Amino acid sequence: MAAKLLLFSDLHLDRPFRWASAEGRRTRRRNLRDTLSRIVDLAGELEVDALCCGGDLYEHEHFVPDTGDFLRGAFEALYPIPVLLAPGNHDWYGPASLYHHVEWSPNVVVFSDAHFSPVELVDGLTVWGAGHQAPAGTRGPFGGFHVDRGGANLAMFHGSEMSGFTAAAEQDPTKVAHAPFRVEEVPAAGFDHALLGHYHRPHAGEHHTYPGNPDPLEFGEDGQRGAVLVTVGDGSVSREWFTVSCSDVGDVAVDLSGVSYVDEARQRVSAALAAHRGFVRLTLHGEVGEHVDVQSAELSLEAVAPQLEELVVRVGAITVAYDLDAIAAERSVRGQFVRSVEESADLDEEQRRRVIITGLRALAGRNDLAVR
Ligand SMILES: [Mn+2]
Repeated sequence: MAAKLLLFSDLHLDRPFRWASAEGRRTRRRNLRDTLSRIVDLAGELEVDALCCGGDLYEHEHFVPDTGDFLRGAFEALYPIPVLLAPGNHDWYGPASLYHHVEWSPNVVVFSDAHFSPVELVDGLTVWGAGHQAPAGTRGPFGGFHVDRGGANLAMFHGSEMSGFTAAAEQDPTKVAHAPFRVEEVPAAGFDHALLGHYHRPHAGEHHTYPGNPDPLEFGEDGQRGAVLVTVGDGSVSREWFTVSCSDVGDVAVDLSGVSYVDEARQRVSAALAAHRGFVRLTLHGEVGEHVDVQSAELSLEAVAPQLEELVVRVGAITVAYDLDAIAAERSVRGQFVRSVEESADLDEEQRRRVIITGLRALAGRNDLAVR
């Protein structure tokens, strides 16, 4: 027996992308739909035995009815290839859910029950799926369960593998444990493997697979993620990741050290962004000249990268190259300020430096610089 499944999860159709402009939001949501179309096309090209979604296919709080029609059409196009859907915490199953209302084509199976339900895909391969029925508080699906048949048995659900939870929680502290379980529970219940969703970072464990979100949802995502071709043989499971992303999302850091006026900063940023398209988060750091304003309109999208769709500027560890000896010699308010702080016996050297820089910024009416 050899069977092929294409697994994806955490597409998050209809995510609001509130940080973006109205046009940017539309683009990003369209990209998510285009990514699903790529996944469906890939399933057809690979001639898989089933397309599987491990949850968070869409966001219950934000979906529009058109998304239901889109999904119905996309999955119907795969007929007769089965499409197995396990609702997660964002697309939990309930009377108001899109899963409940759409008139799916007969190849679509929604695992609406909280307990494992079997679907025999091919002779000797059963996929057992379970779904979330609420946005929070879902328990792990194992609870003493054991498969009741031979052949290969796969679990499929949206859940938090707890030995990996610490690392994932550091990555995103809002990821509280939905449907928590331990990886040992997978073989203990008689499963060969678990096909999962929830953690957005891809992971290939011995007994479980997280495919990772297939199209970017946040800036700074790394690692190869996408749709996973899971090949199940006699006693073996192998995986191959396919990139299906449609979005250009970049994360760029620019060191502005040595820049003494804003045009220099603009040119440095513009060069760093020249090869980028789509959506970019720009993080600025380094020691800049006293008058360089890193929140200047000279560093806006129009000025530095008009080819981009969206530029999010983040002020990182920016410091200012003050000539403190020269300022202390000034017959001015700030000269007196620097002299007073330097003479203060109550502060150590590092505290004096921070007080001086903070004070000079305030005296200059600046609020754009982090004092490190
Ligand atoms: Mn998710």
